[in-house]
Amino acid sequence: MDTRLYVIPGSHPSMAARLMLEAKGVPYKRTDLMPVVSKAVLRGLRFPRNTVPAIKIDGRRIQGTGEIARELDRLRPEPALLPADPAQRAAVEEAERFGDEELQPPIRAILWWALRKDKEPLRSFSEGAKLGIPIGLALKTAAPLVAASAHFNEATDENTQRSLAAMSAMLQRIDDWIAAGVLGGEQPNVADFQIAPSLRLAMTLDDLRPAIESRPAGELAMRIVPDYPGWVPAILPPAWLQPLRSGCSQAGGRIAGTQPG
Ligand SMILES: N[C@@H](CCC(=O)N[C@@H](CS)C(=O)NCC(=O)O)C(=O)O
Repeated sequence: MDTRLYVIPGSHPSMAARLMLEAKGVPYKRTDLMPVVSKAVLRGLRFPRNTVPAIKIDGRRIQGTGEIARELDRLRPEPALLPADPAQRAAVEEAERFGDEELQPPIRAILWWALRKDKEPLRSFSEGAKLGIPIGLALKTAAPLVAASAHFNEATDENTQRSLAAMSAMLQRIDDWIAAGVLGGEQPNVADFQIAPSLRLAMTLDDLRPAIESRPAGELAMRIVPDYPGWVPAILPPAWLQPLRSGCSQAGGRIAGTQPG
């Protein structure tokens, strides 16, 4: 299989695709792209959409973590990313959908809000990446890319605050799935690979890590993704972190032990 994976350094779904390829034992080459520039590159390569992860396998173009997972299961059935049992599969696919649609975006918003305030941590996310230009130069010219990424990812004050307020309920939902055996099995499934990189990306922020690392969700993230490049020193306004630290939901009520809708 001639396989090339296109990623953005630090991107959580890109990490999910890397982990799934590795779990399947599929050798691949990786191309690291700069955010925003990636959109034009992917279009130039005739991918149907403009986001990473994107993969070329034997000349075919597949994009998005969900499609990549299903293509890998088709090409190499073992170890299976999706359970064969219909009820188990439905539960895993619901957790996968949550990871893809509900968990990924707020973590992006929080990260880009922080990077817009201070671009220096970008250096740490590029560890091990080959961007085609020296990282020092990339950082010097990063301001427009960071501004555009903050814009695309709705990293406004309001949305970032809303994202932080939603985190506690999302972490509880993940803990509940672990307790129910949907996540965290001996052999990681597609939802483990979808959710753990988002948690690990969140844990690169000193502001968020303490609220995640000691709970089952944090332990799962560390097991599935022991190494994740990037480090963002504390930068978020403490008042915005209050709901996360006290375990309160968006509306401000206690959510511990409840299943959010
Ligand atoms: N939900 C999609 C997310 C794809 C996505 O939005 N990827 C981001 C990176 S995390 C991207 O390519 N953004 C374009 C950019 O940053 O310029 C998936 O899981 O594949």
